[in-house]
Amino acid sequence: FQWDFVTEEVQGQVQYEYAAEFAERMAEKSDGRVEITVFEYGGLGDGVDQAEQLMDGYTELAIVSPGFTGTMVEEAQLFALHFLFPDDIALTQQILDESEALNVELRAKYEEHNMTPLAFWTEGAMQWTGSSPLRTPDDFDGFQMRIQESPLISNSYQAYGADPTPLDWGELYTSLQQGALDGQENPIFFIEDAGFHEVQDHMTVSNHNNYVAMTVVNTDFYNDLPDDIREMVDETVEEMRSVGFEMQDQMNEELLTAIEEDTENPTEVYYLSEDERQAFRELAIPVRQFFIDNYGEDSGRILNMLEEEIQAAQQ
Ligand code: 6CS
Repeated sequence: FQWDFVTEEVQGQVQYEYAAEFAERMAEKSDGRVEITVFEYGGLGDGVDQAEQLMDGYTELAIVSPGFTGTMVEEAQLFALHFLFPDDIALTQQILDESEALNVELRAKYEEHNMTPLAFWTEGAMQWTGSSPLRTPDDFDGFQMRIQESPLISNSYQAYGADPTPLDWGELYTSLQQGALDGQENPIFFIEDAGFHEVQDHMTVSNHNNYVAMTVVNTDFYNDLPDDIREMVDETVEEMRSVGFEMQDQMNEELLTAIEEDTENPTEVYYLSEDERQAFRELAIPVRQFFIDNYGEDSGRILNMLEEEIQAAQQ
């Protein structure tokens, strides 16, 4: 078996390292019968193109960010809702692992598009960077915010008064450097590794959302696998839950220090207080109803189910 595993990141970053480890484990388990080639981001188009290639069966496996499938699976835009998951990242991962709303209901929505998400996992809490400080919703007034191509991400930033622009991350460094855009959101490891802190003077530790990635297979490909091989895939997905969690945890911690200690490219790191976060939360909550009213026939059902699961997990 020869499969392609496409990621949205480059070597050294979480998605790529996850896929490389996945490939190694599959080769080992199958005594070399399964050979997986891992692709860095860049060669196969942007995030949306990559999701479409998987859907059409040109590739077998991929790490997909729901932000790039917003127009295909409207319900999956729920990941664009701010302050939805708990601040405790390990608890968030537990919810992602166990949620029926995601692993049964949302998975079925993806399968209508021939994509099967086998796991939802966090790449870390997201933070803001900006050419100006971002501490209150007023700071977002007219702010040119780079976003991934999901309409609900746009609505989430419009709720703060920002002016969001979808852009592929490959073009983001230059856009920030040239001042065409004012800021962006990402987990810390990605901000550092992509060098965004080099061209941004401010970073706000806002923890306003979690970056969720999905391990996805083409549905026909997966269903047609011999049982023993499919079981190896499932087993590897299970093993990778804790491995992936550790990878992001370590990289986010190490690279926060790297940003704070980079004297060549100083970035002011500001930690939002709970009161300051509350001002954003109040503007973010109504976006949930907007999502239910505007995106996908099952969005209300799936979001309500997930919110109940989150509440139960927090008790
Ligand atoms: O901001 C982005 O578009 C990129 N961020 C991460 C954490 N992974 C890949 C994604 O394309």
